[in-house]
Amino acid sequence: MKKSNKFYCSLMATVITTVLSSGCVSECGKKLNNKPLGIIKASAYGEKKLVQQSPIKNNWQLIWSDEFEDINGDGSLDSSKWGYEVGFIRNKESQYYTKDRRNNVRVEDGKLIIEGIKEDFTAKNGKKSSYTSGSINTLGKFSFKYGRIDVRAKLAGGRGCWPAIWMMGTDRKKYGWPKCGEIDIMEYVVSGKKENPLRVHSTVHGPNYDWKTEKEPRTGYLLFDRPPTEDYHVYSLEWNQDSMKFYFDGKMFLSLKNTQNKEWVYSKPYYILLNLALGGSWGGEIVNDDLPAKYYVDYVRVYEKLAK
Ligand SMILES: [Ca+2]
Repeated sequence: MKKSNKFYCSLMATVITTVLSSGCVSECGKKLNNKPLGIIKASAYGEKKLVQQSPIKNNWQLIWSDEFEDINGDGSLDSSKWGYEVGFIRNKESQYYTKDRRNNVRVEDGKLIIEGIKEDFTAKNGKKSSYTSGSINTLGKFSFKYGRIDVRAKLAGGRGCWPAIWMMGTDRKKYGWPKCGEIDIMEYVVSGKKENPLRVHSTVHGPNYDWKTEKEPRTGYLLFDRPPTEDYHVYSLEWNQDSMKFYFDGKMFLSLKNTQNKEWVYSKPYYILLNLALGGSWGGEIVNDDLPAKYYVDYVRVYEKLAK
């Protein structure tokens, strides 16, 4: 969740371009003007792979999911699955993350909605903020090591918005960041420095792969022909002891191979986070006219691979 300009210069210097087909699996949802979102370019560090169809149909068993049905009848989250981050958390972001406040986090029409709002807010502890939003996670409720996670989401596209689907090692409190490890399945930044609203990113961070040392950056992005905010898309990670593979609508665009060294911190349980940040070190300048902004998630599904 942290980036630097140097990082992007380095990224662009080593860019590998792959032209992808613009086909769309059924999960894409409705197509605008009968034209699916087109992928102009896929760029990835690490091991380069051509896009291929997802093997989701075969040998995978669902072990955890939230379809965001309103099981409580009041728009609240399923508290057996999700908890909240509260307050100002990281990256000098502008939003105060509220807890169990429907304005910012609610379940509606089978979707999770995280809403970033410009407002004068005073928390119960007296802290004041000009912006509120939501960040939820499964820490202490669900984690997994290896498998596949699919998240179907429609991204918030306001300038300054920074929606994300990501995971951190459950030992974060013990070891801190980046030793705990971080897997960013999807990050989307509209107005950050050198950012492009036509890109989504996938990145891993760890002791050897963090944005500060950049010893071995591990990241990739997709460049689209229009912003990926108009419709739902499926962002996926397929993860085993050998590799992590990142997919967009069932098409792989980034594959990272286990380096087998002690800095590979992706062989332990991780928990899931969904949030909508506003501003901060990467989110960039917030344009108030673009708020409120809504980040929709249709489902989160986690699978484990069955033995053949
Ligand atoms: Ca749903």
